[in-house]
Amino acid sequence: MAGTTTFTMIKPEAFAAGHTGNIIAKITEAGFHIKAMKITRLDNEKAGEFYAVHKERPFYGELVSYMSSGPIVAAVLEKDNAVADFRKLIGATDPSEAEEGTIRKAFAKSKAENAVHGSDSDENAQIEASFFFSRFERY
Ligand code: FUP
Repeated sequence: MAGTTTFTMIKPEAFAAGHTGNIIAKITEAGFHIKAMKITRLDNEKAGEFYAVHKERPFYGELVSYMSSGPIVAAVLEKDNAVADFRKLIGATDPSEAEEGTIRKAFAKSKAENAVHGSDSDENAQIEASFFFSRFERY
């Protein structure tokens, strides 16, 4: 059975552009409940650790420096079928390929600066949520 938890980040360019409130509205309107949320900032080392699965990819260096370039909003979300439904809501990695109505279509600037993160599996959702939040910070 699909899990009920996913993890998201509002990425530096979307936070800096003031899209946080509108992105959160889209998330809650789609039926997700916010279980944990904070404004924080990744340093280079933490961003590298978070994206370690992409270490061998050509865009890794840029991704790490971008994700540590400014504040982000990290959040744990709950809904039935959370991972798949949230990835549908955010749309394709590249906003030029994202469907109308998705968060990335509305707010992402490019494939690299694509407004939001969404976990790609139930297992990673738990790992990523725990990366940012202790169990005492999840309600
Ligand atoms: P997604 O699951 O849609 O966030 O996309 P991926 O896990 O494939 O990629 C993680 C992040 O790496 C993306 F959000 C943006 C960045 N990326 C690039 O900068 N260039 C690429 O070609 C692919 C991904």
